[in-house]
Amino acid sequence: MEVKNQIILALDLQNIEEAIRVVNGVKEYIDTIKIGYPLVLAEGLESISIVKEEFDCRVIADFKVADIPPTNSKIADLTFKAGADALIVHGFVGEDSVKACLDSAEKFNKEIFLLTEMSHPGASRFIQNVAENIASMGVDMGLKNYVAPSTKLDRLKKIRSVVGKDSFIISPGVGVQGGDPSQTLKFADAIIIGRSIYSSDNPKKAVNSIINSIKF
Ligand code: NUP
Repeated sequence: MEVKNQIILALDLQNIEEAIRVVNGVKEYIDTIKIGYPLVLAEGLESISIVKEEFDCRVIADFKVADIPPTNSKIADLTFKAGADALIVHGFVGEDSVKACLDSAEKFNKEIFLLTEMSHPGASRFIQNVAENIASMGVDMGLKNYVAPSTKLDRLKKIRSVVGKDSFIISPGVGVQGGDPSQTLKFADAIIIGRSIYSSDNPKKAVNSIINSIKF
């Protein structure tokens, strides 16, 4: 797989000009950008189309959608209408809530990613206990895209074993949170990296050194 498809930039800046500057510095290495609440709440939902106009990339909206099905439908419809190519959806809310997002994605010919388990330390108390169950629900629903943590490789490995080798796992937590790019890519298809890139004085150099550190 091309390196370009293996690094997803988490663009958690709160200023669109700064975000565009970072994107311009790294676009030769990246073809997918994850946009979440920090940028959208600061600069509006149109941040998605602004980034896509600046650079022909895929945008994953990280809204971790976790509501009742009718509300999830509205959130998903609005996100896809705004131009997102994919939407991250929490699995712990259950099949009907996830299905509402999936139906919306199918209507717009877009995709969802099912969030199985999270990368931060506090996730061990609750979501970790049900993560394999969430992944298995995704498999039963026919989902192919998952999010699982790079900070807990044993957990990432376990989730890979549940979703199978043909599923696509993207993995956050690389860099500042402690996850290692090469180790993570043993089990995940792509790594999500935010601060290690956008907080660097030289984002282009930062991506370059991450790429050079990846042992294939
Ligand atoms: O479990 C998760 N952990 C996580 O860090 C699920 C996520 N979606 N994220 C997101 O990945 C987080 O919100 C941020 O956008 C990105 C990681 O950023 P950084 O730690 O590389 O700066």
